[in-house]
Amino acid sequence: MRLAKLALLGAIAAVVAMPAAADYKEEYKISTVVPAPFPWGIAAEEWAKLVGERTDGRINMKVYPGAQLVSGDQTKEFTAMRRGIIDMAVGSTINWSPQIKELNIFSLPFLMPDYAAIDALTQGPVGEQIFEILEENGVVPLAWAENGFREVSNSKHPIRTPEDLKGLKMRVVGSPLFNDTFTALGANPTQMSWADAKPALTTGAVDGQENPLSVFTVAKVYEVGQKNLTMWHYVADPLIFAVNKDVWDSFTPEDQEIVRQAALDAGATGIEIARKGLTDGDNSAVEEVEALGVEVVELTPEERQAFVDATRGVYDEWKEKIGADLVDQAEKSIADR
Ligand code: X2X
Repeated sequence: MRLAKLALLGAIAAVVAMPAAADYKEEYKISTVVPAPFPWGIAAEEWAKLVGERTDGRINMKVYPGAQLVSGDQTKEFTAMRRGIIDMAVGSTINWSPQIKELNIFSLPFLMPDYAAIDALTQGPVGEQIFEILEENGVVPLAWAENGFREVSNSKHPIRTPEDLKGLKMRVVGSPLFNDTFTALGANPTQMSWADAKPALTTGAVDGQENPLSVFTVAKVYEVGQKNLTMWHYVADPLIFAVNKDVWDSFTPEDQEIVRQAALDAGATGIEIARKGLTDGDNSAVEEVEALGVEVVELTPEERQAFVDATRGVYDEWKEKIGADLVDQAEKSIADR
């Protein structure tokens, strides 16, 4: 009796000693657009796994892909996370750019010529400022990962010049910047979520799309008539790991550190996977696509320049909208990379 009472008191003391952990939710929902085995989905799964291991299961995170927590409407993900409808996200800068105009910087046509340029932004002063802006908007950003350089595909013919895009119906997503870019190139852009993209390509409601090679391959976009792919690297979308502010504040400082470090580690893994077969002289991701019967066009510097020239007006206009100072900083970071 006495012993049982002592044991009970001991148990109560143990619970009282970790009040914050006792407040934790049974599950924290992470939103993504695509699941594993896309690099994006793998990065989110890795984050959840590392946090589970490093907190001995105190923090249980689960990935909800397909933007299902916002009924597939990926451009509402940021708002839902800010409001606490979703706890966390690994989200594309494109999908959050309708709410956070500065995120359009990564969608400025032909700003970033290579991977070192992406890193110069995310790992430099531009990335820091963007994280501050996100924080002011009610979410806590923790780390970067990568969807990738977005290459353009279509079902009609190879694209080598801006003229080749004339009249093509193109699926795009994000802010109106994408409409402006494709309109400047003479194409016919239509905003559509990822959930609707493949059906639209299948029926021919649209002729083409733009996405990183990993998305093109894993989603088997080549199976729905997309036999022409141009490696123009016109924009790239990094991914951001972020947590709703109230959820973040509910974690103990120790657990916050674990969640942050796990995001950094998962982000590094995600970037490595996203760049596989596309960097360091390894062209295997492109060869893989060619082996699937896709005609891949690599642009010469002169051919690329024609696209740069055709979209320069859009760049200048959006530079002002995004904030000329931030874009100046981005241009400087890239020049110094
Ligand atoms: O919808 C897309 O194109 C995708 C999957 O790349 C994004 O979520 C930005």
